Parts: sequence; structure tokens; C-alpha cells
Amino acid sequence: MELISKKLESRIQIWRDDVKKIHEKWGDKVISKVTVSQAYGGMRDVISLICDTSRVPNDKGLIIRGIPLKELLGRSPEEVFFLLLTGDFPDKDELNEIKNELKKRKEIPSYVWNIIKSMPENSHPMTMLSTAIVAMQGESRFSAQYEKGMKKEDYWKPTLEDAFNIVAKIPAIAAGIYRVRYKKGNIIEPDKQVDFAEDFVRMLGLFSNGDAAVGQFNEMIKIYLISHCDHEGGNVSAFASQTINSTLSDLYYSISGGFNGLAGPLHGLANQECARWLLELMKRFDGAPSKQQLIDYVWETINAGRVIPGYGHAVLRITDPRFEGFLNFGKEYFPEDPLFQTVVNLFEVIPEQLKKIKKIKNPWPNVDAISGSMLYHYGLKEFSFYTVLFAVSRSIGLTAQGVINKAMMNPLLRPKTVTTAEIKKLVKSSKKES
Ligand code: NMX
Ligand code: MLT
Repeated sequence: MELISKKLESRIQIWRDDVKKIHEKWGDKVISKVTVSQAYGGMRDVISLICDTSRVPNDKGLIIRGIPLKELLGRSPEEVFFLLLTGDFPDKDELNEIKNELKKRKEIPSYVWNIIKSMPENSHPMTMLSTAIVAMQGESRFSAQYEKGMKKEDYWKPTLEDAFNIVAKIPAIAAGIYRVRYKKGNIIEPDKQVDFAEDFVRMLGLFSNGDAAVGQFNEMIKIYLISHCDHEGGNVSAFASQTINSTLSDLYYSISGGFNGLAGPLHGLANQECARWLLELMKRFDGAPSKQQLIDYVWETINAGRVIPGYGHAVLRITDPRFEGFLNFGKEYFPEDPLFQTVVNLFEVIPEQLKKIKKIKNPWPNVDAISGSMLYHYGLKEFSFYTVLFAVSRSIGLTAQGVINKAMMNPLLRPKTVTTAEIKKLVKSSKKES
């Protein structure tokens, strides 16, 4: 880990000096205010956390370390992991090192397979993934070192080891869960010669030798792994993970915790819900619904008190660039695919319908409206597995954020809450003042 540690060490010194100066010079400056509605409304738009790995302007979407997602889509997950961690793309030697570090840590402890295999047959794959990660907590280098005693300045070093160990193992664990859950337990072992994305595809075991679709699927999975990896710090999985990690529990606890948040239908599970919703639609109308049938189906969902999965966003006010990345891929490689076509037809219909509902702030699609149709096209049809793929990618951003939070020696997260009675008092006293 020599080159990565060296690069990080030099960056961390600069970041720490920078933040120290910011504190000294502008520590008292107000950067955000909180209204009563925001306090009750999930803290939307309240600026109160720092995240330097990526940002999500509401009119642009994901920008990783200053680079818009669109410009990252030809890159490998290893390159983007390095970018998230350090703020730079790796040079040739650094890329070799990061790939080798991930390759040599791939092996999965046998107790993980025993635990996964002994879980109830109908366990959700996200439950299996979260359990597998937290089961490995005893391997944490951070926790071991903390117990022995370590300076705060050095917390990031064993955390970096944990980050690499987790990211290296997640593809094999995820693919193993797929094989146990849907393919009768026949696990395909990791290959230490093969890169991150390609080995993940190999271990899923969807393709036979020489299958022409493998190359395309590999390309799509790389887009998948980069598109979902990070989305600033306030999304539920990152926020939950950071909150847990701020207690000095290690990355195994915090990544597992973040995944538990990702497993909710308003967050990562929306990709599963969207696939289910699309397939029900296709079944109902025998494959090719008309525009009016799509509109009726949308209103039937809303009138039943459900959300349209894959549409809307807490931050974005445009079509998610992650959706656009997949849209372009589908248009290039399988424009005639019936499920993909339905996704495209719905894109033409849904925003106009959602605009009619005043309370909805963003009528445009997010990534989850389309990602499932990519997987389905290549034969990965078990949609309850889809959020696990989101998690494999998100592990890259969550661990990078975890390392940086430790490097910056960030404190325990502990916002202040108030009771409704106190809110009433606060409002009354501010009325008197004005
Ligand atoms: N379908 C129906 N109603 C919606 C939708 C939608 N797609 N989006 C928002 N609304 C409703 C929302 O439920 C809320 O209703 P109420 O006040 O009765 O609770 C109202 O519109 C206002 O919501 P917004 O302020 O526009 O959105 P908010 O920031 O609260 O929530 C989401 C954001 C993403 C949770 C919401 O848009 C949603 O539930 N979308 C569908 C689920 C989804 O696609 N989630 C994935 C998000 C991305 N990810 O990968 O994590
Ligand atoms: C994400 O990728 O985390 C989702 O789009 C949710 C969010 O950013 O709030």
C-alpha cells in the first residue's frame, strides 16, 4: 500500500492545514439557516456536514472530485476508488498498486459462507450482505489497533486497510449471495489475477465460456459500479455510515449500517421496486402498453398511496445524469429490448404526470428508474438482488468517505434535537422579537 499511503499522507497534510485555517478565519460565519419546516422535513437543504469526495448540485447531479459523472464513465472502479480517496487519478504505478492490493485481499473467510448458507432461504439478499460484512468485524485492523492504543492522527491508516479489505471482498460476497440465493449454493471462488469488475461478473456466473455478451455486460457493470459509488455525504447510506463511524466503531460496523439504510424503498431498494413495478406493468398489458395505459398505470399507483419508484429526488431537480448514462448505453446496445423500451416510454410520460402533483419537487427520473432494465437485459432477472449491486458500488464511496473522515479527525456526530413544545416556544419568542 506504499504509493497510495504516500499520496494520501501528502494530501492529508494539505487538507488538515486548509481546514485549520478555515476554522481560524471563518469559524463563526453562518453558512445555513434552519426553518421549522426543515427541522420537521428531513433536514432538506440544511448545510451542516462536510463531504469532499463528491458533490451533487441540484441542477447538475453527481460530480466526483470536480469531475462530472459523464466524464468518468470510461474509467475503471479502481481508478475511481483512488480518485475518491486522494482527489487525483492514479498514475500507472499507483493504478497497478491499487489493483494488486484489491486482488490479494479477495479471499472470503469460510465462516462468512457458513453464515450466509445458514440464513433462512427467503432472507433478503441485502440482509445477507449486511450480515456478512458485520460478521467480519473481528478482522478490523482499526479496532485491533485502537485497542492497543494509537494516536488520533493515525486513525486513517488502519481504516485504509479496512477499506481495502472490505472493497476487495464485496464482489465475491455479493456474487456468492447471488449463487446461494438463486443458483442452489454453487459459489464461484474469486480469481486473484482478475480485476474488480471483470471478476465480479465472472463470479456471478451468468455467462458460459465464449458468450459474446460478456464484453458488453462488463462494460455495463463498470458504468454501474461508477454511477452508484458516491452521492455526496447526506444520502441515507453515507450519512448513516458516517454517523456510526464517528463513534470510532470501525468500517465493518459502519458499512453494514449504511447498507441497512440503502435497503429501504425510498433509497437503494427503489431499483428493486422499480423493476417489480415495470414487470407488473409489462405483464398486465402483455408487453407493449400504449401511452394511455402507461398514464393510467402511473395514476393507479399514486392513487393507491404508493410512490412511482425511480422518480423524484431529495436533492436533484433534473433528470439524474446516472439515468442518462444508462439511457445512452441502452440506446446504443439494445434499443429494441421491450423492458428498456418501456423505461424509455415511461420517461416520456411520467414527468408530465408528476408535474400535476404540486407537492412533488422533482418529477424527473433518478438512477433507479433504469438500472434494473440494464441487468434484466443481460439475464440478471432476480430483481431482489438489484440493491446488492448498488451496495457493491456504494462500498467504494462509503469506505473512501470513512478513511477521509478519520484522516480529518472528524468528531462524533451529534446534532441537537428539540421537542415540539420547544419549537412552539422558539416560534413565539421570535414573533415577539419581530
Ligand atoms: N411518486 C409519488 N409521490 C412522490 C414521488 C414519486 N416518485 N416523489 C415524491 N413524492 C411525494 C413524496 O412522497 C412527498 O409526499 P408527502 O408529502 O405526502 O409525504 C411529496 O411528494 C414531496 O416529496 P419531495 O419533497 O418531492 O421528495 P422528498 O425529498 O421528500 O423524497 C424521494 C425524495 C426520492 C424519497 C421521493 O421522490 C420518492 O419517494 N421517490 C420514489 C422512490 C425512489 O425512487 N427512491 C430512490 C432515490 C434515489 N436513490 O437511489 O436512493
Ligand atoms: C444516492 O445515490 O444516494 C441517492 O440518489 C439518494 C440521495 O442522494 O439522497
